[in-house]
Amino acid sequence: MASTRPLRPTSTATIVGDALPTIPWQDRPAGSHDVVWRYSANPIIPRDATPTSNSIFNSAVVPFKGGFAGVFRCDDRARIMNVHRGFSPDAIHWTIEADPITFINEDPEVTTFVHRYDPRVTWLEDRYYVTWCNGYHGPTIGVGYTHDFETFYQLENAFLPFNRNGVLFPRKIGGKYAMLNRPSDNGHTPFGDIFYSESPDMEHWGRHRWVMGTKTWTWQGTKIGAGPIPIETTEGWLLFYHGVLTSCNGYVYSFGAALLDLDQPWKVIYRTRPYLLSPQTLYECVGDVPNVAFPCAALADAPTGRIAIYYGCADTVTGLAFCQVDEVIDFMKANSEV
Ligand code: BMA
Repeated sequence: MASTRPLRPTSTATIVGDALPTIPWQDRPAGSHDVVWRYSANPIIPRDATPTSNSIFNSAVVPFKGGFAGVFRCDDRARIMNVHRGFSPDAIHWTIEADPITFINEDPEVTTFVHRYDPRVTWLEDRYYVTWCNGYHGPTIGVGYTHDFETFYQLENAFLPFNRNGVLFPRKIGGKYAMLNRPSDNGHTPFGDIFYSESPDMEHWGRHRWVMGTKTWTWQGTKIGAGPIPIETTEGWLLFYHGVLTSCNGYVYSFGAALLDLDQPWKVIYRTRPYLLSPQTLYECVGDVPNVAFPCAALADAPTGRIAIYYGCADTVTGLAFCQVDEVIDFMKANSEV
């Protein structure tokens, strides 16, 4: 579908990356002023897309072999949280494997399964890296990789427990692998700031830097966490991230965006004061955990600036939303509170 909205008049693309002409897309609905708008046929993945799934949400997708592949969080009907691979020709209609991914490591301690959830996936150098929240005496960041979405290898956990929302940058920064992460507790964590850590080898992580924290009495007042793999732009790393408000009725998960310095990503250039998307539709407000919009992946098309965001809805189903990179950056500039 052709976009009716003109791009900001620039001679070069804002997104530093590849063309993805097959990116899913739908124009902003007539009359909407939203910077991020929902796909009209949401949710794109129902809770029962595999024979034993209770819910499928907080999942990650990437372009793969002319189509798309993904790693999906599937909670089964025993309510075990695990990750499954899936494939799609159009990034909207997905076939998700019934069995979870098996990870390989010669040390069984590394692959000990407690639970795996909230995956992120990025192409980095020569392979697809997967990070997830890995149960190992509490939640921490699991790291693995695959070349082909057939065989998956698991590496050492990046951190000691407790940590969640480990999100790799899609290239080395200053010669090091780089990861955003969010130190947490063993439960539902009523606090949480985003940190930056780097590694020479994808195993030893250090030089931790604080990136940003909460904003009291706002949509991001209780805790925040990195969402999709950051998108490189000419103005900085575009990071979508979730923020949590504690209401009388419990947590409310919305998401906004920040622009991080390209060379020192712990330096925040802009950050949305209002949210970009909050749980407002039935499938975001009603489910196993009500009022949750939790982004874990984004596809981007550099020539057009189109971005498609994948987000978990009410810890039950998966939704898709769209935005234009230049509009997000303009909105951040006009509505920023770092
Ligand atoms: C967070 C994570 C997410 C979940 C969210 C809302 O702590 O566990 O997986 O979507 O809570 O329940």
